[in-house]
Amino acid sequence: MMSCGDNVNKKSSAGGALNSSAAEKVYVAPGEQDEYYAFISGGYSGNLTVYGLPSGRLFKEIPVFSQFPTSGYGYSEETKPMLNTSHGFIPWGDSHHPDISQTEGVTDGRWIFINENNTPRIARIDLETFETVEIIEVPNSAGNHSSSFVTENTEYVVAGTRFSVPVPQQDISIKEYKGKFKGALSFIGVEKETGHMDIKFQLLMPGFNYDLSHPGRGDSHGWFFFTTYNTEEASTLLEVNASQNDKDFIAAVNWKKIEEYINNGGGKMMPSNYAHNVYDHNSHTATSTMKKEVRVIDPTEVPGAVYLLPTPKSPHGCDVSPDGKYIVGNGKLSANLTVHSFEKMQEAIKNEKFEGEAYGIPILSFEDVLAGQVEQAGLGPLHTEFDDKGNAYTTFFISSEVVKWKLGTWEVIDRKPTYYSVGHLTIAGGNSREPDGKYMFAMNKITKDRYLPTGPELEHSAQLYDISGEKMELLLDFPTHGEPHYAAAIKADKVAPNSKKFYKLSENTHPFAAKSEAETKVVREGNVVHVYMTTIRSHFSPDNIEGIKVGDKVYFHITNLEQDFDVPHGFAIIGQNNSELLIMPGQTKTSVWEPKQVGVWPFYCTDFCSALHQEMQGYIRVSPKDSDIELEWSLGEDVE
Ligand code: RUQ
Ligand code: CUA
Repeated sequence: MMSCGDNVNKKSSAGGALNSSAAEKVYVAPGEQDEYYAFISGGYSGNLTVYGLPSGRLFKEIPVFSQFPTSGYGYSEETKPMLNTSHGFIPWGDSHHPDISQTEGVTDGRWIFINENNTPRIARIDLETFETVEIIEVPNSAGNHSSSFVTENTEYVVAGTRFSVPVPQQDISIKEYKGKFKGALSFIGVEKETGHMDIKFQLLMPGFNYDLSHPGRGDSHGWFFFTTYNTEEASTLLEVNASQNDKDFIAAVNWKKIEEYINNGGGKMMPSNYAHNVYDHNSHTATSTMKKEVRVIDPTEVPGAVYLLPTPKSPHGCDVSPDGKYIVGNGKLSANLTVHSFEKMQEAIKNEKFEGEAYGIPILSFEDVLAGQVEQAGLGPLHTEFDDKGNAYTTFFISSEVVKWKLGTWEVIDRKPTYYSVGHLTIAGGNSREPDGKYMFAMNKITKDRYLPTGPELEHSAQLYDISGEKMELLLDFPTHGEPHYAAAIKADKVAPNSKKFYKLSENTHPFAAKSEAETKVVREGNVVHVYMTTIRSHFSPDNIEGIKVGDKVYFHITNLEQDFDVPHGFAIIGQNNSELLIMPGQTKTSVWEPKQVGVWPFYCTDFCSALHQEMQGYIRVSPKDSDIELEWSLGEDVE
């Protein structure tokens, strides 16, 4: 077993694993492309990073829940609404578990969803543009952690609360936790064609902590499974008080039953307040709408909708096998891994064999639903993924290893150390009927001596293993940004052919777009000035502006007239107290500038776009507040 900083073991094992064939397996020659995309969550960066596998090369950071000065996301006028919530503008998020949309149980490469843990939200990223196009806030939720996993046909993206809270929020004593606090499990409908999200219902569960979840598939399609801990319902010193019960639960939710109930008029609308933010690719602009109610369901009013499966002990990961037959609960404090059987669960439900109930929800008996246990597999299990050959792979945080075991026989086949303290792991198509058993990568919490030191702060480290054979083979270390929790991976050929190259100018409906240099202008409305500006290699139009005054609020609406792949232009002006803009071909973006000092101030393009990029600049004259200098603008002539 490995522990952090166990150098002796590390050297020998790395030496043994990394023979020359390992290097060949991850080598993607210059100019060649990777076989897989990996979308790795950024954790406290709030974003999502895109890597290639097997090379481990970083392609892009997609801003999702955090402002991103590299592109102006969350700074530009068009994208600020994306970060609007019921708590106001939130510039940061904690992103955890990306999951790719599916059709018939197989990843289809259309969208990727990711949850924000802190101020509960779910985002949808369009995989044609690799841009965040929608964010919905999740009300009645706190620590949105058992999220964001999709059902077989992306009927729903599901979000479960980690912390239970008073529902609706109210001013009561924390001591009233037991009974008064609720755990909301939210089923967010996804519109088939557009992907638009809308909360269909929230199931108001007992005040446990809901840690992770996964959908049923195949026979168990129509069900969703959530691990719980703190079934003790403690509100203080959880490290002790939430570790009392020998078993917590996996909650099994029959969402099809709940759909029927709703279709017959069930559930009630609860007043609520949550943001729904949508980005439009033609206007290149996001709008934020506040929603005022949400449908809530009391689980005790829908017979047959929810059952509790006893699961040792403070389980974290909740993973469903590709055939949908097994539900794996990774009990963090348990010696064994617990695997429940969907079939046995159905049988026990049919026979109405219950061991008791919690707040009116029937509890099945552990023995009745148990499929098997992987005994003494390791210490501190967190997450499990599956390959295409009937094997499962579980990460163990404390013993710092990945353990491969067989579904059905529950025997351990192989174990490999991770460097160090692994959290999640990913196999392409992990949450689907058809995982791809070529590579697995582990996302480690502690990096220590794996890379050159960079001061006290180190990037986390991912490790790529070849899992095509009986034994796992370590191939590669690569650094990851932020703190990756889950990652989703997909064959590149499901995504790359659809990737957009540029936005068509003819489809640009931005109200302040200038679609040619002839349309550029500067318009004053009181102390607000709108600059309709364009960029093309290698100038701005206009590039000389006079008649701006101290105290003005100047909106630079910049349209990039280029119609070719990979020719962005940037825009920055001295004293711009937000960020630059990076504008893609055919796109319009807006930055606000409020000049505070009289003078002649330059602006320039921030992206090295052509041989004459350094010539891509302009000047703005700012006069005193009471000046009567007239507004003038020009390109290629001297302002009179
Ligand atoms: S959780 S390991 Cu969101 Cu396991 Cu991170
Ligand atoms: Cu445009 Cu540099």
